[in-house]
Amino acid sequence: MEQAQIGVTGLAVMGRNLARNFARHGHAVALHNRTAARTRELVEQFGDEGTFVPTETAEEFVAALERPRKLVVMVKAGAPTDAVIEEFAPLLEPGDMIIDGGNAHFLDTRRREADLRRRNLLFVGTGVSGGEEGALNGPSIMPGGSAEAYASLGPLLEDIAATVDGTPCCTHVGADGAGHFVKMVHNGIEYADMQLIAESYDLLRHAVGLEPAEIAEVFRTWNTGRLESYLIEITAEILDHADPATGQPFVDVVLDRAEQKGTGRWTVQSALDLGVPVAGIAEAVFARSVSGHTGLRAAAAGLPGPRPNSADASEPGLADAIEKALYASKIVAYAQGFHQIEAGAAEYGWEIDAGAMATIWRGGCIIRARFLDRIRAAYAADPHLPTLLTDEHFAQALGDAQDAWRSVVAAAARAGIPAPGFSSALAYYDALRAGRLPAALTQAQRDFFGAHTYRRTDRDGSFHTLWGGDRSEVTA
Ligand code: NBP
Repeated sequence: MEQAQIGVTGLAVMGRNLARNFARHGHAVALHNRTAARTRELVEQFGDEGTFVPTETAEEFVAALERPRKLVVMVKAGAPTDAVIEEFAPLLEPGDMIIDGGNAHFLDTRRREADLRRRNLLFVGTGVSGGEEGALNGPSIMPGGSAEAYASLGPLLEDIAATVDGTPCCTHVGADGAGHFVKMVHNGIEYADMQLIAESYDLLRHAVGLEPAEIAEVFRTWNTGRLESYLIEITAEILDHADPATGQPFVDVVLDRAEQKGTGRWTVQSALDLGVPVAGIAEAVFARSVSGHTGLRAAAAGLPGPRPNSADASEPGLADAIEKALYASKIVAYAQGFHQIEAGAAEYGWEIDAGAMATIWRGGCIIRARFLDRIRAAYAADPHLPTLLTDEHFAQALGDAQDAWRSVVAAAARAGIPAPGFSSALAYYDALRAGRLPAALTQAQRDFFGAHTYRRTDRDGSFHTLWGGDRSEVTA
């Protein structure tokens, strides 16, 4: 049997396309799927794209691979991934490698890596972004695992990844779960980005008073400037699309309930554990959640408040102001996401190069954007940047956006248009800038009802006030 450089098991849409991508780049690919029909189908349909070695049993699959073996697992995340690992691990030899390209939770990846390491096997949990199209034509790839694993696997992955300016959108992220962690935060940022675009559309429609096709034109114009990105580009296409059945703008016939698969929720759960304020991502997750509570929405539909009406809300220059608010809020969302990556790295002992993450997100993935070059430049200028907000370029953009950002948030509030992404981004910005926060009062309340103590501005130590007694202060 011909020996393959890499094998893919799990040949649903993602696995099939990754396998074809490897083959198209000249790598012989061993194929395996629980249901053998999928394997046969792939070879029948795409067998001429490269060298495929179809196999039907786990033993045949393992035997078809060059040593050290590289098995890519592209099955449903969770229990199926564990089942597949357990099916193959006993058949492998020391130094062989299992690569999980599914959307695993990074804590599962840490567990699996530790387990396989004990069995002298290498395990690479890798984020793969870009959906089925990316998997076929060049995804953004975020592999975790050991440096040893990356040394032999990296060149293959870099070969099939998207490239921007000749640089592959793939790099070694860090040990064990680092790749899946970064992929998770990437998805969280994607949620925030989409929410901010949705709010921009809502404001352009109901505060500025534009029709969907006109808003498509606005987005198209924005896509020629600093907001240039895949998500802005597809937004223009969607808004320009008419429903063939009714002739209505397509956006008006889609039920206004946004679903989610879970990586946004994971990002927020992890951020809560790490104590990192990712309010923009959380607001985006909650906005989807609110949209799905149809009973609650129906019950509240008659509550008083302004009804969005562009005749009242529109102000000269509002559309331009929305562009500025969008850019400023986007900077905040990414700053929060990068803060989470830094905090995750500190917590789990990973060395993650923030600038390299921006670099590999420039192509292949859903959040690909011109903006990421700016982030890359920011970390190149200062690898220890405390927050993206203080980078010279971004600080300048945030400064320029001030009046616009505030007027958009105010216009949304006055018009009764929910803009949680814009307003929470502004609140985060203002909170970081504030010399003093009302957290002093919060902490005093905690001391009052729970004797949780407080620190003072004028001397070191922890203190407690005897609130129920003579209100004198004691050292805690
Ligand atoms: P699915 O997530 O739909 O999984 C289907 C594959 O899993 C099939 O090959 C199926 O085999 C296999 N499988 C299952 Br289900 N249970 C199994 C078990 N117990 N043992 C062996 N195989 C099992 O496929 P997908 O949409 O191609 O996604 C693959 C992975 O990539 C997922 O983790 C997904 O989250 C991730 N991902 C997807 C996208 C995307 O855009 N779809 C993007 C990025 C990452 P069968 O053919 O025998 O049923």
